[in-house]
Amino acid sequence: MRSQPGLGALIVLEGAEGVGKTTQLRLLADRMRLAGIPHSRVREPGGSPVGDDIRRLLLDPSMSIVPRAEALLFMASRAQLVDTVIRPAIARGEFVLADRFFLATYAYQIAGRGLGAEGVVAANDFATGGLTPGMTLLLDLPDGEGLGRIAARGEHDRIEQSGDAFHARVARAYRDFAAPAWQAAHPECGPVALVDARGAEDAVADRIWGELTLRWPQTFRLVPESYL
Ligand code: Z5A
Repeated sequence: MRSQPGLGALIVLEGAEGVGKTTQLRLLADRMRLAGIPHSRVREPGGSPVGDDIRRLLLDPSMSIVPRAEALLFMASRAQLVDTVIRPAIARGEFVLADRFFLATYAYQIAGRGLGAEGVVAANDFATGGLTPGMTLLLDLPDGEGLGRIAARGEHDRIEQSGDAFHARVARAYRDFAAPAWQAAHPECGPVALVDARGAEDAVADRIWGELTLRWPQTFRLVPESYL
């Protein structure tokens, strides 16, 4: 797998809890490896030693964190990740596959917690230095199905414990992000493709690959033979 400077971009998987982002990130990385496409994987919050410590703080159910502090902690983790991992990887010509990015802040901190968009967008711009995803794949499931998938986990982190009304606002926000009018008004989020996350894992992975082929036809046309 050879990197080509100029080829790389940030690809983000997004969606409400339990829609299958982590599963699909793994399947996509497998397929890209078989197709010889250079890539690396990160998750938010986290993905760097500093970010992993911030993640522990953010998800710890015993912590009481006010919404602005919560948003700024996500931004601190993102700034560290962008500068130390994502930008260097893109400069090497890799596709960086991210489990969540700024769209999650829109869903959880702006729609969910009710923070003003203007301040959060400015903070994100400061954190990322203006880095925008080349594409976000927004996994979509009918209401409640994702939470049903993760219900069996037993333990719930601080954000998962935020209540039904909070999660309903988050789910509604994710639906809005797929609308062309929303995307046109929010260029800082980059292009967003809605992906039906129902059905078998491989069927969802095929839909994701299809979207990437539309976005980068030269790179993603090489479907790994084992998937034909
Ligand atoms: N957050 C925020 O508030 N603001 C921000 O700016 C950012 C994040 C960046 C991170 O938690 C939390 O931070 C998250 C948003 C917030 N909070 N919440 N709540 P995380 O990283 O620990 O968790 P998550 O991002 O919410 O992901 P998740 O709950 O682990 O779900 P997932 O990654 O989308 O799904 P999964 O782990 O791949 O799959 C879930 C289960 O479904 C699992 O048992 C799979 O085997 C199963 N699965 C997967 N695909 C299928 C299909 N196709 N059929 C059936 N079952 C399936």
